[in-house]
Amino acid sequence: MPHEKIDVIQEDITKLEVDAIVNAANKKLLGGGGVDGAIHRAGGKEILEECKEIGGCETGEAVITTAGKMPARRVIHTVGPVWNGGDNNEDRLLENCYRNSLQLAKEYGLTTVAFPNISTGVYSFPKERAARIAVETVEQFINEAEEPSITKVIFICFDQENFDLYSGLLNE
Ligand code: AR6
Repeated sequence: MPHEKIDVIQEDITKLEVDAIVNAANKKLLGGGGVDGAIHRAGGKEILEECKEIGGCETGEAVITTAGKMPARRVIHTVGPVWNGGDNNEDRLLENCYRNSLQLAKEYGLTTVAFPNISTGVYSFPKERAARIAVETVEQFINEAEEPSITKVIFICFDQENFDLYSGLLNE
């Protein structure tokens, strides 16, 4: 059954007018390719300055900055696991990315959050496995909240394969 608080769209995450967009960053937090590169380009150097100040982020953890020139209010930077065969805690670390990002959003009173498909690009996490983890973790977080804190989570699927996977999972 579709979840009333979860949407799936195919869009450039830098264009979204939400409280927080999540970045699939790396541990150094100094920018890179993929969605990380797009966010730093669109947001401007303010984000990089804040990231330098923070100094880095462990895999599965999340930190927050402003969103510079983008329409979103904040950027939550999380570091996904690099896929290394599947027996190196990758599933749990990816789950942590989604949960810790939502927890941080909640702490900052941010109620609408957009996620990219963390780890499924440069970090090579298998897309279907990642999509199941993302959907399950987000549903669990929303359903377990004592008082409703997050009102909308949007999965931003850049490629058609991810869009089809997420649409299928959310309509199960
Ligand atoms: N909006 C939404 N999604 C996007 C965008 C965009 N503008 N651009 C790419 N994607 P990746 P990772 C999708 O590689 O696998 C960076 O160099 C993309 O199609 O960005 O977690 C970092 O600095 C894919 O589905 O992130 C790290 O070093 C998804 O975003 C490393 O890559 C994630 O792909 C992180 O690798």
